[in-house]
Amino acid sequence: MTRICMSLALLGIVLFTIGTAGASAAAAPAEAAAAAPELTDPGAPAEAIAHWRGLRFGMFIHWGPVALTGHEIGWSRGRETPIKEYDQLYKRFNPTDFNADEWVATAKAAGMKYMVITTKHHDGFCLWPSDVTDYDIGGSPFGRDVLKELSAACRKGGIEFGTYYSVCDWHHPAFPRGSPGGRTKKPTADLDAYDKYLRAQVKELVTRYGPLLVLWFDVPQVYTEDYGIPMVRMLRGLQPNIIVNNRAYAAAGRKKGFSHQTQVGDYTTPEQRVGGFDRDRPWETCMTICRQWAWKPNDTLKSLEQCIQILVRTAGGDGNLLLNVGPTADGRIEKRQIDRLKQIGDWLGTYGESIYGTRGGPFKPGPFGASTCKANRVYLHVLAWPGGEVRLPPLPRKVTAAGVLGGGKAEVDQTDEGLVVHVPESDRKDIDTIVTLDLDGPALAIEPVAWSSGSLATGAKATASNVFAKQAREYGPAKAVDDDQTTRWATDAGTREAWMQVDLGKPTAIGRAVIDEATRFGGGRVRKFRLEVRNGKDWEPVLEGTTIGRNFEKTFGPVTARHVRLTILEAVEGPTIWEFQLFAK
Ligand code: H79
Repeated sequence: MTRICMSLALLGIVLFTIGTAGASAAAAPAEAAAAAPELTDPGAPAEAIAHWRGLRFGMFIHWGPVALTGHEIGWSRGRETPIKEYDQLYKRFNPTDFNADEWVATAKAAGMKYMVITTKHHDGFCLWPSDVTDYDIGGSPFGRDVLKELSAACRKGGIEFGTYYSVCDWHHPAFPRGSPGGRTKKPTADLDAYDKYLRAQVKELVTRYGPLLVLWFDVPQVYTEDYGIPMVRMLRGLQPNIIVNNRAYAAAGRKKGFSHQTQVGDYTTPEQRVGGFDRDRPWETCMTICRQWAWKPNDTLKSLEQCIQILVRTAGGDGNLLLNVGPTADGRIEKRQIDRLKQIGDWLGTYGESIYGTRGGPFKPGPFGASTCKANRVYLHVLAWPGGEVRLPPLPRKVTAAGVLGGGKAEVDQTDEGLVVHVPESDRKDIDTIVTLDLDGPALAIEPVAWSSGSLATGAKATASNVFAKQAREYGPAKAVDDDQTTRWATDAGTREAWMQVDLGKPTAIGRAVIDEATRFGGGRVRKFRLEVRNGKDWEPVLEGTTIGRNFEKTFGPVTARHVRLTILEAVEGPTIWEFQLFAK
């Protein structure tokens, strides 16, 4: 297996501290670091992180006695399920169909290279027989050591094994916060005692089931870095090449404890969304294949197209994807989920070279799709063909050959203005057409370039009738004209009418609009809208419509105008717009 040996890992630490990229340095200020070295986290060796990054795609598993209820793990304690009842579920937890080899086979069939399982979620239940609590699998009728069986099956099957461990524990009397949702305070709070408990448990995880690929911590709440950094250092002492995410402790100076973007630990963890392009700081998106983390009957399953798009946009942003399944109380992964995972694996079987071991870029993700690269080759993942072609900014390297992965013809026009890529419709693939661009030099050396829509409204001065919570910097109308598909103009909850307008600077001929409305689970909020241009004091409509949705596109006029307004006349909830674009034709 590809695991690096101990001495190499130690060498990695030395190399790291004398100056590799700041990827894993803890956020402690320099003076504090000098005064109290135990308060800095040296981070994982660069080789270990590079190895983890190359795996690209892993399986997240959320499982426990909560599966008996079909409600959300941790969060439903004291909400959907009374605390007393929730805490007794484990006495009925008997997943006799659990077969570690089958789970590993499912992960392998999906093309996944690693697995991370909830060894203990916020509800405090432990999936392994821990020496320091009886609230564990040993106290269930099942009695088997799930982690032992799963870690052994992973090793046998060539899947790397990692453990999720929730720092907050709303069940343990010493952890200061309790259910529901970690909002209550416990009279028995004793963070020092809890720290001992946590340390004993993570030590069990590493020493019994390791070496672990990763320790995936979550929701530290009041567990601050004065506890967390020494704890992480202890882990790194036990296993020098272990990778630790950014949720092991509340970073200094953060009122709310942590955010998914917190720059501590080895990597950042955008949750339930694809992270933004970032090659400097390692990251991993965690996302559910349905909606709930834990098993829920008839939960809405993501389509194959959604799954592939998520994987491609993640790899294209230079991130990993940890896709979650929630097994049932019988110990099985639902058949429909296994089928979907197999479909993903079949796709990867054909196109895996464009994902595994690649880096994101050089084109940052855009509406066309995303790009990955390896050696002298760029994999252009085309997920949409607006206008029948892909227009990209210029590359400082010559494209010497182009093709379509899996067969097909690609035509590339390369000029100083950029690249135009054509693939005949008959050669395009259902979900993702992967155009290979072979360059006359290494692709990774190219400074990442942002895709540009060519919209006449890009960067224009924008104003709006309403901005969500008055947070103009995050949700202002400028976010709809910034060519960044991950930011949006949002309005307050309950807004039924709103407008945003752009000043194009000078009278400009326009004849086509593209409006990308944010939708949740498929539906938009707008029911009636108008596109208007200013003529003196009046606004004249050039386009009228009902719903907008994702990537609405329509030609009109053309007209010449300087001020253009999107007027939403009717919405079922506060409308929100990813992008508002105008073109001459
Ligand atoms: O384990 C999964 C989540 O339970 C955990 N992190 C992932 C990996 C997590 N803990 N806190 N959060 C995520 C952020 C809070 C999310 C919430 Fe909700 C949104 C809490 C209440 C609304 C999700 C939806 C949980 C309950 C309902």
